[in-house]
Amino acid sequence: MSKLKEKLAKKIEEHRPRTTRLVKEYGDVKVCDVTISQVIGGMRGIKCLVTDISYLDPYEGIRFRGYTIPEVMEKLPKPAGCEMPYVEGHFYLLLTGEIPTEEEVQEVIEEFKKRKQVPQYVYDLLRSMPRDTHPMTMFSAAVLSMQRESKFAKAYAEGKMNKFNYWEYMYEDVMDLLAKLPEIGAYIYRMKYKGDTPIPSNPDLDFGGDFAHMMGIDKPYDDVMRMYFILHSDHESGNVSAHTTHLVASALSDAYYSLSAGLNGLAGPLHGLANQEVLKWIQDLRAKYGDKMPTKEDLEKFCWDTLNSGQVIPGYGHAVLRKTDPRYTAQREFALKHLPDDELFQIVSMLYEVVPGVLEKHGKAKNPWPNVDAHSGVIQWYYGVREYDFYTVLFGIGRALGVLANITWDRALGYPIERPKSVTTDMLEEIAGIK
Ligand code: NMX
Ligand code: MLT
Repeated sequence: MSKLKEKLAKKIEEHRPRTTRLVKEYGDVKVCDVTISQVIGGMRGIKCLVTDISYLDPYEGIRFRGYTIPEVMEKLPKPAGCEMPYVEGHFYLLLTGEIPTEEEVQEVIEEFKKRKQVPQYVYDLLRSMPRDTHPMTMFSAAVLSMQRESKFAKAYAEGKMNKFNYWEYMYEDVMDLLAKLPEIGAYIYRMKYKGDTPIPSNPDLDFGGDFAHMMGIDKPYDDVMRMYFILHSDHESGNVSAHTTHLVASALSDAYYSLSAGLNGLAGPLHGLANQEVLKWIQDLRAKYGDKMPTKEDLEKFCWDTLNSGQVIPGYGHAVLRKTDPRYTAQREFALKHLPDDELFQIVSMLYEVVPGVLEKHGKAKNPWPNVDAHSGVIQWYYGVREYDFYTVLFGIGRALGVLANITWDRALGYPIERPKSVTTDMLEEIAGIK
């Protein structure tokens, strides 16, 4: 058994009595009330999920296992000469709650190396799809196609498992799957946009470094991607991709079925696809003003045109956050250091000064501040990844770290099948006292 799995087993044994006690002794204690507007309005704010992997405070933003983004970036071990930490170390943190040592990170790197070979039929499948298929469809289909590899599904079918060791098979699937995602993502990119010239993996590189290598992009793109995967990894449980992955896994569907479903949710324009929408929107803006750098007044007018045509301003607003997303700030700091004079970055910075005021005047969005997607495309664009319909795949590789850590713990703590209750409109009218 790997040291990571051993550590996880110990953590799970320690944690199980806490969950059991809460349910057995305090199961009737009320957590929150539910209003009609919450029932109709996407369950916003209802506290009905549990995860210890990350927590989202509306004003502070995300903490991964209790650590803020700057703390994670500072405390996790980094490859020699690099600015950003190993993605493998972040995954260790998400799974165990502990900052790993250099040696513990190396062990995860070795584990991924053993598992990273992508089956040939995945490439065959990708190659059989029309080239204009959206890369998220390709990515999700590739994940789903590997379901036949699931150790969990096999052991379940053979009747080998009991509830207490479900997690061990889930863990094996999660490690197998995660190890392959960088190669699948980079393959889609090079096949679709770079004249079908895939670059083989370099087994000596870490998760972020190998991804940059397979994309064919020089340093510091490896650090960009380490930062990017870490920032996008988790955003507590209620966002569409995490919640979908959890929901599907709750039926004891394996990691392949569950992640593929979560990725399909991430592909929606109000969720992860917003990063491609932001770039498209900025390109429309630039097309409108030609070579001339738009002024703040131009930007303001463009925002109003967007709103008046009934569209949302992509990259702004959030269901939980009520301040600038710290993931936006982290990327902004990186851009200030590495690409301060880039024209696109300057437009994004000007939008930061303009959009919140416009949205406040517009009076609808509860949060006028930028989210993670308002910034991510600009950095990709700068380093040469200009095919913006690919951006959500990058988000998806990062998000896999969080949602897969979550479903490992779901199995460890024996969370049941998710099945909330619905009511009819007649019933709501009765509850409201109008019927
Ligand atoms: N531009 C214009 N209108 C907005 C925006 C925005 N950026 N954000 C919210 N609104 C509107 C929203 O459409 C709704 O209008 P209506 O009453 O007509 O239905 C109203 O403001 C109230 O919405 P909120 O309660 O503030 O937001 P909600 O929690 O429903 O949705 C988002 C959250 C993120 C879906 C929403 O802010 C949005 O559509 N933002 C733009 C898309 C985006 O950036 N998504 C990425 C989110 C992060 N991610 O990666 O997943
Ligand atoms: C996310 O990272 O999942 C998004 O910010 C959306 C959310 O948290 O609802």
